Amino acid sequence: MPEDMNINAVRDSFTESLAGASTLQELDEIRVKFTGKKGTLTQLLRSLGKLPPEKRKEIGQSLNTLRDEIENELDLAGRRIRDSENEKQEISERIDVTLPQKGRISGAFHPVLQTMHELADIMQGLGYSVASGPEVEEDYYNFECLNVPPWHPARDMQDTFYFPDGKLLRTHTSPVQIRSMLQYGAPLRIVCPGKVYRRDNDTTHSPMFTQMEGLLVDKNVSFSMMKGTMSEMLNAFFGKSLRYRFRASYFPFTEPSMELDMECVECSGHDAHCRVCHGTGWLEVAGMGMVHPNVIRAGKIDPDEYNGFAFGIGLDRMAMLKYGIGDLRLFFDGNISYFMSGFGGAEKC
Ligand code: 2U9
Repeated sequence: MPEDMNINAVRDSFTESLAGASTLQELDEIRVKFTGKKGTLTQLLRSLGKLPPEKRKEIGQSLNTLRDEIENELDLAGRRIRDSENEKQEISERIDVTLPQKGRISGAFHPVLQTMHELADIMQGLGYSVASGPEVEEDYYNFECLNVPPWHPARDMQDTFYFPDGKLLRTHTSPVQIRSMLQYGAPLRIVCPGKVYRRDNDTTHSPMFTQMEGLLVDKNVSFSMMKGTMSEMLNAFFGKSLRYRFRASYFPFTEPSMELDMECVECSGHDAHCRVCHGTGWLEVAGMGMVHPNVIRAGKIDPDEYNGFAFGIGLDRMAMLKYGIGDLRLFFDGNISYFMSGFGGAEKC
């Protein structure tokens, strides 16, 4: 039957065209060619009227079936092409969020914070943990537990910032050590870096400054352990072996107490006009001592069984010495150009 042959030829031609199509535009062209107004299939449907009535129904049904098939196949092929195009686009636009950023990295740690991290890292290497606590403290933890007598000038309104409710801004990080003794007991090895506040404001003092205190409590702790720990910490921080001297001093919370002088990192004592040590060859860097039994007791640890040493070190001063910064005020004002151009000596300030 010629009509049947025609239908089969149209189907074969459609299948062949579809196999060669890879874009939505090509699919559209195929749609026009077969089912468009002047399409092959449309023409065949139009010519149905010329067929003898007994053939019209059968051929008509075959043509309709073929049209449904063609539309179906075109839809499926369209969906396949769209899916693969979407996938290609997705792959080409995919962002790898793990790639390092392009361009210049801006921002840096403040030199004092850098100093804090370095010293805390060194002490962690010696087995110490880092502890922190509130900056708004109670008189009890800031003074009373630390054996600071009621008449001590530090307790004066002239020296400490008090709140109307009797609380205060901590004047040292020592209350963190008291709280840690109460929380963890003995043995204990901690460093407590943080901001502290005193009523001081001149060229070499700021009302807010940063310090790191350390506390070791154990059995049979000796004075030489403390001296060794301090020199290890400072040698590691300055990256060289320095000379130290210990001078007798007084703090209410330690007995005996010492102050630590370190060989001048700028001139090693060889420059009579050194801008850092002023020709003395020595720099005062820390205070320390064996923890007073009253303070051990305030931490609910038995001073007959345990003893310990503690130290305090000013981090602003450490940062100035390590990075050659000559003016404390540069740490707090907004001029960052000095730091961005590389730290310099006092003459640059
Ligand atoms: C507890 C017991 C003892 C901490 C200590 C110092 C000596 C000291 C200053 C150094 C420079 C403060 O930042 S600075 O001005 N600190 O001289 N600090 S002993 O003694 C403690 C602390 C806590 C429970």
